[in-house]
Amino acid sequence: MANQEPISYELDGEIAMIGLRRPEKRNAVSDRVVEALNIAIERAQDEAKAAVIFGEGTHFCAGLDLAEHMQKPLIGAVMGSRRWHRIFDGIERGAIPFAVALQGAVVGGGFELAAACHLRVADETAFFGLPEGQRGIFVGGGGSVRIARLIGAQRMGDMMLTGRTVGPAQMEVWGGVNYVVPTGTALEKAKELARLAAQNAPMSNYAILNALPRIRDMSSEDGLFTESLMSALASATPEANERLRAFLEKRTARLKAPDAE
Ligand code: 1HE
Repeated sequence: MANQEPISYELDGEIAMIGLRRPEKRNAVSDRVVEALNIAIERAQDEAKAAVIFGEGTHFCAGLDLAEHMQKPLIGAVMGSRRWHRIFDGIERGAIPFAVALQGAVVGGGFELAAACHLRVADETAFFGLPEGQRGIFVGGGGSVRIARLIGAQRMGDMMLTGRTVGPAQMEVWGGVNYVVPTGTALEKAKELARLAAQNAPMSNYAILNALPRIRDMSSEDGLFTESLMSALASATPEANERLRAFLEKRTARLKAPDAE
């Protein structure tokens, strides 16, 4: 098991399936894992229209590989954190949407990885934790930016100060996950969502992934201006033209009210 690739990759139609494959260590993220993840992410951006990240076994991810981390000199820890930032940024601000399927532990760096994805699905076994305080360290995979913005710095601080774990229902209320599904069905749901997102025009998806979070960080005035430019750019594509025409010619399905939630 130790010598097999720690990340699995499979193209299922237009969807790249990327698995954390180190269940004997609860998918803890070592340097080897993060580099293999990077290769899989880049490959997915080249050949897929959306991707799903999932963890093999009963836990999504136990976070940073603490055994490896212990051996690192100070500069190695800083560079390692910066490397995670670049790789996770490749997910969050790339060209294709990423869904993530969560079960069991979604802890530390595992939660940070999930926070870099765009569609988060948790099953009923999922629990979220940020035990960095207990381990004498701090988040280093972008959590202080992404998780703090998702659930609020105050809730994140509470999790880090107390070491409490949070269940999926509470995390949904807090905005950390978008979907909670029955045990064992998160992967199926994440794939369904990825397939839906893959049907959008690529330029629309690019704008959703890249313009939306940047606009959030701008002043209202700059945000509205950037929105107009992005909107004009997306509208100018032949694909937009065809999709608008298809609607007007009644060749596309109409929106419907949601099923009971
Ligand atoms: C690990 C890791 C790890 C498990 N690094 N080896 N993350 C944490 O502080 C979470 C630490 N892990 C846990 O709390 C538990 O392992 C779990 C709740 C996730 C799962 O419990 P359990 O009982 O199913 O498994 P286990 O027996 O604890 O672990 C199985 C093996 O995985 C064991 O190794 P073994 O050689 O004794 O079999 C564990 O040592 C190993 N293992 N988690 C290394 N994290 C970029 S900064 C981000 C900072 C962080 O992520 S901090 C949070 C770190």
